[in-house]
Amino acid sequence: MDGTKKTLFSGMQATGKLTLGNYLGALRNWVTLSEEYNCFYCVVDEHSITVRQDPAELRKRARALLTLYLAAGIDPEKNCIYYQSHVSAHAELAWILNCFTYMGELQRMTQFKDKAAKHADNINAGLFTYPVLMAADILLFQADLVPVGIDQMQHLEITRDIAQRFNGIYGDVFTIPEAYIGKSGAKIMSLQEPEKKMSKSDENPNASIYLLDDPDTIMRKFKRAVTDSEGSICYRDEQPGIKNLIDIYSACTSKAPKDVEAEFSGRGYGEFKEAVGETVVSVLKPLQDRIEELSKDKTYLDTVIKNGAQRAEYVATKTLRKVQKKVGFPERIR
Ligand code: ATP
Ligand code: LTN
Repeated sequence: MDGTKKTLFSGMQATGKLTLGNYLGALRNWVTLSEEYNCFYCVVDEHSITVRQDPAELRKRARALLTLYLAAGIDPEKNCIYYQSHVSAHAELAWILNCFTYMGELQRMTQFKDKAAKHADNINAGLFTYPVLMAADILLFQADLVPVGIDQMQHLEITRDIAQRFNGIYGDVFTIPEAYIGKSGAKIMSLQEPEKKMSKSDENPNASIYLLDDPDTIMRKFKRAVTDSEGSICYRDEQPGIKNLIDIYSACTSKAPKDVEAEFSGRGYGEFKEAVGETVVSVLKPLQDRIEELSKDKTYLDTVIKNGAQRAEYVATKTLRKVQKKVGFPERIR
């Protein structure tokens, strides 16, 4: 890795099928940023088990997610791609940071409140301390920048608070990270209820475009996308369905929403939906081809997994040892 570059950390959970929202709102930015920063892109499988998972399914999804990072264009030679569970320092630092985090702070987290309401039969302690593990992820790598969606801002703020609290007691141990929120594609909405964000945990499959959807499915979902009875292609809040389609088209073509309005002015919704569908197909096709190609190359994937774990472990352990010393754990005898 290049020593002159700043450090970036981010992660995604291996739960559910990834959507166009995850790609346009997160993964695509990761690829761009990977040219500029030393990046650690983690598959956060430890976070995934805060909600009950089928073991075989989780393993499969974790590998598919790691493959997707590569297929999207992140170079594993210049950056580090790995599984959280392969680096034990995550859980070890999380334990220590648990002792520097207040119950009251965690009780305020909206993601905890939402997930607790959704999984009322399994409100486990891991779900409650989820943000502390996330803080450990970021602080272990002394990350300067953390690209996340707006929904994760609260977790980033608690990470900064924990880091500042720790530094206040023990000196400058942790770098205080900044959030990075991408501009285009920041919030892709549901195709069926355009007031809600497109989400991989949505029960209606027509609401989301999945990254592995075939062209016919994509075209069909866009044809069925909920719009309005205005009949004009205008970028405004009063027409959330059309606004979302313009956002998607704009994120896929890098054209400004105003130019998209002009391009389709006077044309019908049917024609516009078809154009959006075709653009999305053309963006996803190369990604899908690359996923298929990579999935066949077990040896290559295994090498990336092994090297990624080693590299991440080296950097993470350095921070962990420093923290252990600061809090007063006895020195190791060699
Ligand atoms: P879930 O629906 O299960 O909560 P999710 O689809 O929101 O999951 P996450 O794993 O929480 O996905 O998020 C992965 C990344 O993708 C995050 O950085 C998040 O902000 C981003 N992201 C998720 N959904 C969208 C969306 N609809 N538009 C833009 N970015 C999104
Ligand atoms: N909570 C995040 C996933 C996540 C993460 C991280 C993101 C876990 N650890 C560290 C950035 C940095 C989510 O649900 N999107």
